[in-house]
Amino acid sequence: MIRDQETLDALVENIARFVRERLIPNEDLVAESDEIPAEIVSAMKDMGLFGLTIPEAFGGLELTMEEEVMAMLELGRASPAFRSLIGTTVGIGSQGILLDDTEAQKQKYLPRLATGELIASFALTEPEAGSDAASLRTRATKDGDHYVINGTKRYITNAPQAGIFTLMARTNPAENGAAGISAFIVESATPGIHLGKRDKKMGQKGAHTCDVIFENCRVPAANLIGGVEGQGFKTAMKVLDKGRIHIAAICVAVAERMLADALAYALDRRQFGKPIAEFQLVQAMLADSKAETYAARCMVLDAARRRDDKRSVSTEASCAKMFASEMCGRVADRTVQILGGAGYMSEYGIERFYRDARLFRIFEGTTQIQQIVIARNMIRDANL
Ligand code: COS
Repeated sequence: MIRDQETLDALVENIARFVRERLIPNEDLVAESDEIPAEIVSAMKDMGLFGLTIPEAFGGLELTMEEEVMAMLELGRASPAFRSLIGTTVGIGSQGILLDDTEAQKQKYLPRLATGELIASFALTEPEAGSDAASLRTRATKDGDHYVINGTKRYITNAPQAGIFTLMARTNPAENGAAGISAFIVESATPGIHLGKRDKKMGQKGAHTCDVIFENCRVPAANLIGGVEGQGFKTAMKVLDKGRIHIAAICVAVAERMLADALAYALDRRQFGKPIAEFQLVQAMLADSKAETYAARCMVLDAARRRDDKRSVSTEASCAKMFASEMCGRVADRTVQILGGAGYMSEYGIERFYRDARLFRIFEGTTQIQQIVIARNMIRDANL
């Protein structure tokens, strides 16, 4: 749903200009230094990018899902690390509060998330609980008006910068599965939280992940999301449904960027006396990539509109995330191929995107998990 086309157009144009003038020129620096320059972080705050999805009542822009994906289709045209910096705060780190938490907790946290003063991070994955998220072992034991948290979370995006974690932990040890899990807001300054070393990753330099270790960390009972135990897994799944549409939009944007770069190269690069874009075997790679990015773009927009219509989007979010991330991988591969030797050299940037894009098929649910979600939903609906 687009509430006001003119306002959205202005926002999208503003982001597009920012991407062109500030982000793309800094991509190499971010890749080399593994840091996003402070002035870019503060420009992102000034533009309201941390508050894109936070309700206006709490100081955000309150974008609908369709508006959010339109914004991401622009922001995602620069290195994914820039998007990642705001990604957990506009997405998986904050949405648990928005979807399921109490008014008091919303008042407490959302305004500072909207300004970027507080970065939110999503702590679900553990050393022994990745795709099988319901098997998580982190414990939250009630002790008076607090919960005591013990456990380790792994590969937590933006953990080094986080002000709060949306943490999934087991409150009922007698219940091994999803029903024993609760969600909490945990402030990163709480005693008993230790961060591991920054992970060394294949790509997405500038986006940081690490372990987060909780040792007898005391969290006020008021920070149990929604005030009810046993609802945390469902909160996480709802958050991921939305997150998967967001990531699918980023996959489309990255694919469109790589394709634009490959087309420019193919028009410029001459072999056998003419631009390589005139060779049909190169054209086939361009055309397949164009058709697939267009298909993924349509899926993302459709899934976003369905969510705005308050329809269930578990299936469509997984379809969009699966197709768009796999598509992005194929486009990355073809664009490296179109650039040939130059595609393998870091100065042309495509090999960096090739490595960055590999994560899309893994995080927020692997392709195989999306397949499980889609097929299970089909079977459930057939049995209704
Ligand atoms: N929205 C709301 N509720 C949902 C839901 C959704 N999208 N998906 C599942 N649930 C509910 C189910 O209805 C079920 O509730 P009831 O017991 O009341 O019926 C409960 O949650 C448990 O669901 P389910 O039985 O499907 O859980 P499973 O353990 O079988 O696994 C998968 C579910 C595999 C889909 C889940 O573990 C998953 O998504 N794994 C990937 C995790 C992931 O994406 N990690 C990335 C970390 S963030 S980078």
